[in-house]
Amino acid sequence: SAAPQTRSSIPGLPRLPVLGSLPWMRRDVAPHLMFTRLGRRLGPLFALHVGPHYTVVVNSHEHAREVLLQRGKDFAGRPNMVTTNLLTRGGKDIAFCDFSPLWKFHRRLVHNSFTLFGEGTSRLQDVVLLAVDGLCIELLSSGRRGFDPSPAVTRAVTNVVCTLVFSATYRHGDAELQEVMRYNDGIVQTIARGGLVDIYPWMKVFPNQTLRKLKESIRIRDQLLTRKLEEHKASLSDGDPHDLLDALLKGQMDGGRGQRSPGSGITDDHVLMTAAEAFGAGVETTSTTLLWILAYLLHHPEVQERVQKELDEQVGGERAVSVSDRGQLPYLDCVINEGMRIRPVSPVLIPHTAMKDSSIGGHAVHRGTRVLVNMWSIHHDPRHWNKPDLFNPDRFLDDQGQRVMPSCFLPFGAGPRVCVGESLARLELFLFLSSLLQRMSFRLPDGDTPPNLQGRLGVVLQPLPYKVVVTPRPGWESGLANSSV
Ligand code: HEM
Ligand code: PLO
Repeated sequence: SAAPQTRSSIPGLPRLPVLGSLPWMRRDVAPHLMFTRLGRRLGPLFALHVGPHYTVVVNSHEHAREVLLQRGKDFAGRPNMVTTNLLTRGGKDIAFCDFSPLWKFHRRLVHNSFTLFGEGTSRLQDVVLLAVDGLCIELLSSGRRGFDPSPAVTRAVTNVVCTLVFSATYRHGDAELQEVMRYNDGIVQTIARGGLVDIYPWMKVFPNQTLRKLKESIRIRDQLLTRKLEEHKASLSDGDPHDLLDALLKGQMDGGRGQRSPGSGITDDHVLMTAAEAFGAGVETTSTTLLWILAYLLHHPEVQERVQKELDEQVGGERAVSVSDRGQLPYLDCVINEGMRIRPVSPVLIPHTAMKDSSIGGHAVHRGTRVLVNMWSIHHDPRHWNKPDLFNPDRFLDDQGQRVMPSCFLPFGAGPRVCVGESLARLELFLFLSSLLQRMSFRLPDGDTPPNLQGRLGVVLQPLPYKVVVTPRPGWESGLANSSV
């Protein structure tokens, strides 16, 4: 009889009914590390059963590029997962919604509104720079005793997203800002413990503490966002949209000018879920990346000094950094890239699914197969990175000191499911880091050991809490540019 697959099947772990391959998977190791180890034994492409779901794990960048780019359309689906269904009202968002014409239209709408406030125009930069000033003042006033920078960083990043999504800017300690940060924390702690790989299908069966907390956090989120949505509906005018909520409400009405409109199709639920998601994605990823980079700078004071030297030469200490300086600050860019390489916030990408029969590396992959792209192993692949565990920003410069982007570096994914927030994220990372390092220096509190770099996997891979001492650089004692200049 005809073999079901054209080529040899993908090597894989054994399986049992119901549990799938779980008995062969170590539950004490985070998925990205477990998959990297299994890859050494089974090869860079292997299969396993996550519960009942046949799942292919991709550990090499060659195969990842096939899945994301070459055959990106074949693999642009998303699986149905218990917790993310709750989070998104059954996939009325961008990130966890399965591929469909409505999703495509919806994604384009969000993408267009991001470019609208974004790249090039000064508005986005103004929003970020305001938050940067606030953060600098807060960090410098925290004194010279060791403190955890995480709350201040998260607050600053939250403020940027609040402005972009619904035009709110909050002062330190504002009750609504606290509420937003609290519900987000509740979701982060419960949504996907152990990464987005939905390894625990029994969560649905045994309603538990975690699920209760998730539901409660979602309720608070929805209440707050519904209020914002109603306010925006009431004040919506003809002119340019002020924020993402405005842009979505307008898009909902035009049904996308010139395009085959899926009967608009964008419901209030979609608008709400998108705002919530831009929010969650905008805060978690950016603040975590900033905290990783700071942690590495504490390990490598020579890197911090070199960034500061570059800033002193190219920008000086008399004015704030702006986007137009980015071209002149290649080393800072390398530091940002190296941070995202060595500690990708999303060490395993959100699961993809095959929407039709397709192939990876010449192996047949059937429709419905889940595909996990293990960015961790790609970013630590010793075939492509010299001493992958070493923090070395210079690897992003060539012999002439020009920036290079290796093809095995994909922190934002690629293809139809690439991060929609990439340019916003890059702008934020650049403005936050350049401004912080222009105005202050970070060091370890006396006698402290450098931050633990192992990380803890929740919904994203986060550093464990650590403390810093902050000292202003000459002229920046207050956190802002000297008014005498
Ligand atoms: C998706 C990384 C910031 C919104 C993703 C994916 C990655 C990623 C790896 C998944 C790609 C895939 O599944 O193949 C990052 C990193 C960030 C960042 C490293 C910052 C350092 C942001 C920001 C926003 C955002 C600021 C929005 C405000 C999204 C959305 C998706 C996504 C909506 C889902 C796209 C889709 O499924 O079609 N991001 N992201 N991200 N990101 Fe980001
Ligand atoms: C973070 C907690 C929020 O309350 C909800 C949320 C929405 C979008 C998610 C984000 C969380 C985590 C990081 C994710 C993002 C979509 C894309 C991003 C998964 C769960 C990444 C890194 O892929």
